[in-house]
Amino acid sequence: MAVRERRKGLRYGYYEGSWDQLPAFGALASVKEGVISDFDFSPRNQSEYFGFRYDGFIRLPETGIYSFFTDSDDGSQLFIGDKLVVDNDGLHGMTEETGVIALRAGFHPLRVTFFEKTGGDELQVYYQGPNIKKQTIPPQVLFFNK
Ligand SMILES: [Ca+2]
Repeated sequence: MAVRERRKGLRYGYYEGSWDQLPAFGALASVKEGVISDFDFSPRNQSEYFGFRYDGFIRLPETGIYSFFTDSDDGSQLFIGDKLVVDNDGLHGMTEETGVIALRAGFHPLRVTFFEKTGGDELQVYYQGPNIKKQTIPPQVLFFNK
């Protein structure tokens, strides 16, 4: 297997549409794609009716039990590999959901999805683990394959 170079950041896809829950972004054509340092909306073209899919890797310093959290308006989900860890889907104001997963030290595939219909829009993503107090996932631990 070829060794791929990992760089800081995440790949994102930006989407537009009117949804009441997270769409299957993989089945949609993105409006734009690129690399971003963390989970923000700066590539968006409009303030309503949009969605993002962020893909990359998170680097964890220790093996142990980790909690992940999303706090979002409207819906969001967080996956580690194929496992849905945080399900915060649906139309709502700022709402926090959490999930727990046992992980080894090292790199793990991370995906966060988000959509906004109307009104307020925000996404915060947190983690907590061995010797890591609950905090925003910092850009320093987010990577993508070049
Ligand atoms: Ca909203």
